[in-house]
Amino acid sequence: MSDDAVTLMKQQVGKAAADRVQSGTIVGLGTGSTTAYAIQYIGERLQKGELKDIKGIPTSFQASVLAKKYGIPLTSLDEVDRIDVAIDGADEVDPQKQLIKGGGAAHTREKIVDSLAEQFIVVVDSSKLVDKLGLGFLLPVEVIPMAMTPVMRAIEGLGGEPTLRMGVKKAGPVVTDEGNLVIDVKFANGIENPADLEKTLNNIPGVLENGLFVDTADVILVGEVKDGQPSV
Ligand code: ABF
Repeated sequence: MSDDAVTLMKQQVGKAAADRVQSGTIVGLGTGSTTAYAIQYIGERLQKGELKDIKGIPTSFQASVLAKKYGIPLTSLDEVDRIDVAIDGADEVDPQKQLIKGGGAAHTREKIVDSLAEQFIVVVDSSKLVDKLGLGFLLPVEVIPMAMTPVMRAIEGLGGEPTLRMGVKKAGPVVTDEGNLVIDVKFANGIENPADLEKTLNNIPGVLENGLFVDTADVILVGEVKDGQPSV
C-alpha cells in the first residue's frame, strides 16, 4: 500500500476519533503518528469553536508537544477525577480487541491513561489488524535498567527471544520517559494467551510494564482505503 494511502487512512481515522470528542471532557492523548492526526483535528475543532472546555492528559512528551502545538489545554491525573475518553494508537489489534502497543516506547504511561478512560478509542490503519498477536510485531517490555539481564533470562525461560531496543537517531539504548530501557520480545509462534502473558511478564521483578493491552480497548477505529478512497 502506498505511503500516501497509509497517510490518508491515518488522517481519516484520526479525524473520526477527534469528531467523537465532546465539549467539557477530559481527553487522554496517545502517542504515535495516527493519534497525532487526532490531536491536530481536536485542536482545529477547538479553534473553530466546535469544541469548548476540554483538557488533555498526554501519555508522552511527544503527545504534550503536539497538544501545545494545536492549542489543547493540558492537565494531569492529579487535577482530575476522571478521563472521559482516550485516543491512542496501536501496533497490532486482534479480533478480541487485544492490543500490542509500545512501538513508541510510551506504553507505560499509555496504559495508565488508556485504562483509566471511560472510553478508550484505538486509532489504527488497516495494516495493524492481525489474527494473532505477536507474529509480526515484537512485544515491548519496559525494564528498570539494573534488572535488564535477569529480566532477559526470565523472558527466555518463557520461550521469548528478548532484544534490547537501540536508538535510531541517537546512539545507545532507547530510554523511556521514566528513564528505563525497552526489551522487544519475539515469540516464534505468536502469543497464545495475551491475558496470562501480560500478568506473567509484569510479575517478573524489574519489569515496569509490557505492551499487551488486554480488556482495555473499547472502540477500534480502522482507517482503510476502499475504491481508492480512505474510509473509516
Ligand atoms: C502508540 O502508537 C504506541 O503504543 C504504538 O506503538 C504507536 C503506533 O503508532 P502509529 O500510529 O504511528 O503506527 O500509542
